[in-house]
Amino acid sequence: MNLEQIAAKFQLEGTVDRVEPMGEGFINDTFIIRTKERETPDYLLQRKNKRIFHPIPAMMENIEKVCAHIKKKVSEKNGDPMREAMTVVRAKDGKLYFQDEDDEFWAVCVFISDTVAYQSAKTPELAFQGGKGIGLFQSMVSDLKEPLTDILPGFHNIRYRFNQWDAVLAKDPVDRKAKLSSEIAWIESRRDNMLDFWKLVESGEIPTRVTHNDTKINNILFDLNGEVLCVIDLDTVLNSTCLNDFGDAMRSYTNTGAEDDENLDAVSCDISIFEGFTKGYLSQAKSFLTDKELEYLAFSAKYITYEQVLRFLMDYIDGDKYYKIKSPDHNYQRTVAQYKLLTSMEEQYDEMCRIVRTVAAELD
Ligand code: GN1
Ligand code: MG
Repeated sequence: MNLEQIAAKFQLEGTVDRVEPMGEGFINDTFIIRTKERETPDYLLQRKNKRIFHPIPAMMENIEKVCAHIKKKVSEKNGDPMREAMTVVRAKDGKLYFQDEDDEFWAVCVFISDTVAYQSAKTPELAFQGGKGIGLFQSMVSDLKEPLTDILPGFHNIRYRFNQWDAVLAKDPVDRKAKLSSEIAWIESRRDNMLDFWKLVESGEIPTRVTHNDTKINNILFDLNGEVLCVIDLDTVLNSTCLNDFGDAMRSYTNTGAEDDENLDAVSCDISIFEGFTKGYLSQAKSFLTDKELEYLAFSAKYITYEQVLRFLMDYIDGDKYYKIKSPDHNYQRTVAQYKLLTSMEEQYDEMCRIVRTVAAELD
């Protein structure tokens, strides 16, 4: 079945002109469906990665619940629910996905035009907007009553990641472990510190809420005036600590280099971006965060960056099974670049904590 035939399985308005590859996701394959008529929208078509998300039908139910809930909130505030929320387009049989003859799962949503997605935050103002967007997203879904299915058990749970890590290291399937003793020590030397944080989540001292869990800057659409419009890529919505959203955003926003930068001198944590994002985020989230969550906000940046170092290195040792790679050592390159970012965060950690305290106090 070709892409045009797959697109034709969905309830699209207008006539399909062409279907083209789009985006840089590491997990799903994404295409844009261009329609011929000016008045009909274009659409995003995705082949969802069933190795990672399962079951996909439950994931699509999660996404639909969150989208419907956000649309309601946007409408109540007289916003535009077609632009400020994602719209899932059903297949012609009414399902939220189409399953092809190879058992691949496809899903479609409306493409929101006249928007910008950034790969990095160059200014504190843009970071402020991003922070506001994530804070607003969390506050809008905070009263979602319908349960979400956990289609990614243990996603940002470091105890679960250590179990995977220990198993992969024990197996060492492509004999890479021997050459990686210093990199493995990066992980091991911080294991207890990270587990101590996670214990607070396990005990409920840090609560879990509906969260996004993949808050990279390119998962937010900005309008042409630089204001946040819509949070996208909802595959990972689940119940987790909202610190994970803050931390994952900081991992991408503050990085002065690329996630996989070959030039390590280019990689560092820009504290002014951290401050901008924190101000935007707390302008929305301060009212619902507990003192414990505030206390660990800065730590979450280190936590998620550490987790990402672990996940990239683990995938490298495992023979590159999870992330799409562009070169044989791509996961290694990602590991080293993210580790550089982690150490930069560690050097500036006291300042990060001070910023959180100051910004929170100003909002009291
Ligand atoms: C993946 O799908 P994408 O590229 O937005 C990954 C994130 C990682 C990220 C690394 C489901 O996100 O957790 O942080 O790559 N998503 C999943 O850039 O594993
Ligand atoms: Mg994405």
